[in-house]
Amino acid sequence: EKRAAAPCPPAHADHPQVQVAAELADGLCAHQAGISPKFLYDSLGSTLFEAICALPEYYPTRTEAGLFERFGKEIARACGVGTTLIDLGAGNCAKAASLFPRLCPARYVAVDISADFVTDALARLRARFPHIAMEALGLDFSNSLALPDSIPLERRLFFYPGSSLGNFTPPEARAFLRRLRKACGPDGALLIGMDLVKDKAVIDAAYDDALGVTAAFNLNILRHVNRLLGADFDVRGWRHVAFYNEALGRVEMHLEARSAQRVRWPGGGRDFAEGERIQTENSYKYRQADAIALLEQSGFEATRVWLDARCPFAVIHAQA
Ligand code: AVI
Repeated sequence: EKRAAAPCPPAHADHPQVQVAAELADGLCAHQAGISPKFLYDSLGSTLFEAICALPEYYPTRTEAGLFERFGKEIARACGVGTTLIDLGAGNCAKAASLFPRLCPARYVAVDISADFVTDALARLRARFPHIAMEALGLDFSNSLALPDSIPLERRLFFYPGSSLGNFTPPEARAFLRRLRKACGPDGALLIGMDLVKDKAVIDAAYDDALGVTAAFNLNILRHVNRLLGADFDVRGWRHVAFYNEALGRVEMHLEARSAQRVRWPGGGRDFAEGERIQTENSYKYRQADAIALLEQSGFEATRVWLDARCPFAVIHAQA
């Protein structure tokens, strides 16, 4: 059942902006309305995510950083020095930069959908590590991993920290990992951070923090959609809802209409009833064995696992 007030525009043109608009309109018109989490990351969204990572409730960044710190030497031994480090969803590049002193990559490629944000971050990083060749790449890597020919195929180390894989459903994650394995080339590898199942109260607080930073991050997607689609979402008409769905093993993030909302965009629109939700993100939490199985079903061989047992989180090195 669709609830669009007018028909959705057909995806007729292959221009990227038209494709983005069609993808957004399709999601908004679906029976269970949704917006892909990749649209959380305009420049302001990336800044808000940076703030989330500094929150006391948001344990993944802190826990993963602790593992990098504690096991940095072993991680560097497993990965080898002098690699081409390709950072997927690099954001402010802080996670990769924390590994530079031990990992000593020959080259660093920072990939992010938010091109301006990552370009600025890289400019600051160049000054700190002038001996590492660096480039920023504005790319929606969830769609395509086609990297420019200038990036050598040999000794690629893909870096996918922060449990970002959890923002894909398991079938999407497998498909993405398979593409990633192909992009690894003949001797490539993956260094990945994956969040593990833990107490529901801890997870709930991480995605609904006391300061409301995650709420702002979630609501900001509507401003981004207004710009991309020419829509007229009233941000004040929506509230942030996030909870750990234990049965499905994932955090769900939604925006819930505070009252009836009418939303219009060129060629379409939809009326939302009070309490109706738009899903904006899933964040899967894995059992350790399932995390490894996901990698192996996608053709990777998990060679090392570093674990935080107190706040369960895994950093895994996997050979392509
Ligand atoms: C980027 N990603 C791994 C974050 C997560 O935890 O799923 C995004 C996020 N959403 C809400 N808070 C943080």
